[in-house]
Amino acid sequence: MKLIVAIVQDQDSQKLLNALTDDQFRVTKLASTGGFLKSGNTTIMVGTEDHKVDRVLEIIKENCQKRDQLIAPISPMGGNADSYIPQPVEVEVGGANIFVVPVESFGSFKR
Ligand code: 2BA
Repeated sequence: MKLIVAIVQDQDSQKLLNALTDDQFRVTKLASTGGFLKSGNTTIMVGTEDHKVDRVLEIIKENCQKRDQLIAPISPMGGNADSYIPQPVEVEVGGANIFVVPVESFGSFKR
């Protein structure tokens, strides 16, 4: 079994969630924040059998788009000098950053 952790853009998350659940995958969506841009993104977790990993990756590819994001300058005034960005910067974000992690065991407890 594998756990697929995918960090995607918020704009793609609903479509991706629908596509995964339509294909009978079990999914958890977490609100997350990127360390570099310090802005919101979405982390999707899917636990699935090894032979279904490729299908999950395919669905992620079909539903997550690469986008350019313009970062406005950040003044150091009253803030942390580490986050000082003097010029607008364009960075390419997504479509998805994916980790496929082996799962030692999985179980649900229901009482
Ligand atoms: P952020 O850390 O906010 O990064 C957003 C985008 O900024 C990145 O897009 C990349 O284009 C750029 N970027 C990040 N660090 C940079 C740096 N030190 N110098 C210049 N540009 C930089 P993506 O690579 O597509 O990443 C999108 C989000 O995926 C990241 O948001 C982060 O939340 C997550 N992520 C990416 N790689 C990761 C990793 N190895 N481990 C954990 N999270 C990761």
